[in-house]
Amino acid sequence: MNKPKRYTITTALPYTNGPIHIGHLAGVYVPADIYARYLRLTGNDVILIGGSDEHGVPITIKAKNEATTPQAIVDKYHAIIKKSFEDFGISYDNYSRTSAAIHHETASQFFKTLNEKGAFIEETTEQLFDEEANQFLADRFVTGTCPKCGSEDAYGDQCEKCGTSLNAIDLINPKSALTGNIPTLKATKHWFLPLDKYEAFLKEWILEGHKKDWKPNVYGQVKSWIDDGLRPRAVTRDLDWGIPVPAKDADGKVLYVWFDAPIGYISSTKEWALQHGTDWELYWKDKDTKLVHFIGKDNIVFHCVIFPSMLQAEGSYILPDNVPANEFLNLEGNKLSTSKNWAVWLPDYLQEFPNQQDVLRYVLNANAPETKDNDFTWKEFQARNNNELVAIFGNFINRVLVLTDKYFDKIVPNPSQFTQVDQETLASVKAYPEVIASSIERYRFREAGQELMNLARLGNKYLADAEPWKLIKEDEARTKTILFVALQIASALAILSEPFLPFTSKKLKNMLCFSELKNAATWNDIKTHEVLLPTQHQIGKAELLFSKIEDETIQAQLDKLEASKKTNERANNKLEPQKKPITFDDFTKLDIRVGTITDAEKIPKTKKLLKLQVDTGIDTRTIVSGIAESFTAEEIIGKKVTVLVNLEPRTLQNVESQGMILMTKSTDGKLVFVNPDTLNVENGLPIS
Ligand code: B3M
Ligand code: ZN
Repeated sequence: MNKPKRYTITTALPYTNGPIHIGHLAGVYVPADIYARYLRLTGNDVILIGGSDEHGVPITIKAKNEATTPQAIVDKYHAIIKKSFEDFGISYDNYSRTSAAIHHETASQFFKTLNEKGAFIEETTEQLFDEEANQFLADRFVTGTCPKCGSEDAYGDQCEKCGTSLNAIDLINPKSALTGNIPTLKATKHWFLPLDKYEAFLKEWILEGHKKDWKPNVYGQVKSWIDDGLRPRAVTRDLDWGIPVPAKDADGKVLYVWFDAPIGYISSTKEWALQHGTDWELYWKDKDTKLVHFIGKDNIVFHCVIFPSMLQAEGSYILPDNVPANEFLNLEGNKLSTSKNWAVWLPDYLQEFPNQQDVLRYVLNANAPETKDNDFTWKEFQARNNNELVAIFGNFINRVLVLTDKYFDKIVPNPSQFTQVDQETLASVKAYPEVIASSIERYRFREAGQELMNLARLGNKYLADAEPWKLIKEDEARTKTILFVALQIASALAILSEPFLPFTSKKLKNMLCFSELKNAATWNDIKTHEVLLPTQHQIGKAELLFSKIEDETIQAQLDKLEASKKTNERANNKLEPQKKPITFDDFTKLDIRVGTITDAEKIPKTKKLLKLQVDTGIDTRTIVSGIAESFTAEEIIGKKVTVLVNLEPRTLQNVESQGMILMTKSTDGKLVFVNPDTLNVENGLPIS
């Protein structure tokens, strides 16, 4: 594409069933914001478009779990998400929501247009049904084994492990997420998008056309999906929450969330255009517009295959120029999980780290899962803040401003003769806009962020080598030159840091009093202008840009995660429902005694079994117990235990077991002996 006239940048619409967490930010929103801010700074016409994804089964499940309505859930989380994005500096031109009327109209019209073009197959097929819940089971209403990769947590519409988009009836061993029942099959009519008809188009557009410029992780997933063979996909659902299907015989049916949600990008653009008196079609239908979708890898198939096929079928839209999907971010070595509360939630971060948005932006970008899953650790968060933001970027800026204040009363000094080092340094600064731009244009935001930090390193080193604090006494002219050069580097940092560290950039521009400059330098000026901050310009007072993060602060976060782990374990050890009542007579049949383990050994070729010798007071007998994963044979010899002694003997791994040791599980899932403090009770005494 020649130089685009304008850019439409979209970000995945988060489900409004919970807050944003660091995985969303690293995968989608920080890179998108870096890209949009950079394009604006370099003089482009850009819209950054987002919004909340308010339909779909996740919302109805959340509403059910919280005994409220889907509308109440989306209202709550749309507001939380929208505000947290604003507070975190994600610079949307518009952040909308798919429950908005403009979206219902846009998505309905899109469906009608395709339906009138005969783009759908209307078919009555057998779909999974939960008799007890009286509900068809699609999407997250049903889980099962993925037919492609074998993952046992696949949903009815998608396997998040391998990204495959599924029809619920594809699942192996499907289970209703509503009741746990095995679904039956029931006939129902749906509208199908025959993706197989777009195979040639997709092969030509992506597999040929984007072989070189789409990220390998994206291209590879799309290729394998196309090579597996495309099949018709239902774009309607038997649900009561969503956009009603605008067609005959569609009572009780809504648009499939993944049909309506991507159209949310278009309706959000329309909403923005209405507010700005602009023609939205320029951003979605003009060939000179570059459309880029920022998403996580689990959304690739929807953005690279299904939505483009919809756009192609409608016929008047442009197609995405790139879909630079990121992989997943893990947290402290474990998968981020909303349901397990294993996450760093953006609202919590904003509260617990006030005015430190840029620290998280910097760290998430420095560790972004651009080509493979990556891990966020609080220790690394602390290290990057203390060793890079504080010790390099912040330290350089603070020295320059403090020394200019101390020696020259905050006035940018007149330089005298530049040394070769001065000239080389100033020449290096001029190269950074292009170096950083080149990385950003190729969606390599980690690399771009490190180039910015390299510029700060350059400044830090220049100042440390020049040591103006030693020269000031005998060579004021030289000191003036050094600080003049250092102030040019600081100005370049103020400009080039904005995509990555917008809050810091603003603070730094204020400290340098950019607003007092008639023509403050911009991104493109750095390469061409000899001077970014003119002599005699008055700068402001130095303030610390970053502060050291102490171990206690990090430990508090780690403790918080530990606590949620424990809560999870307790939750996972969901108590079995009480068994059916028994009579007292039934109970008196049990003969439970205190015993002592006198010997123990592992049963060969088994993971769990120990062969115990137990002194029951009546006799010493062999009992086989499945405790080898929780205890070694050695550590339990001499232990008092509670024994059911009149259990019928059973043979396990050719060993006859005459009784049972009573066990239970601790909160961290470890087996423990049911062992009230019975140290002073003789073996053999019955427990009643
Ligand atoms: N709501 C995000 C997700 O899969 C999904 C994105 C829609 S983008 C149109 O979590
Ligand atoms: Zn799979």
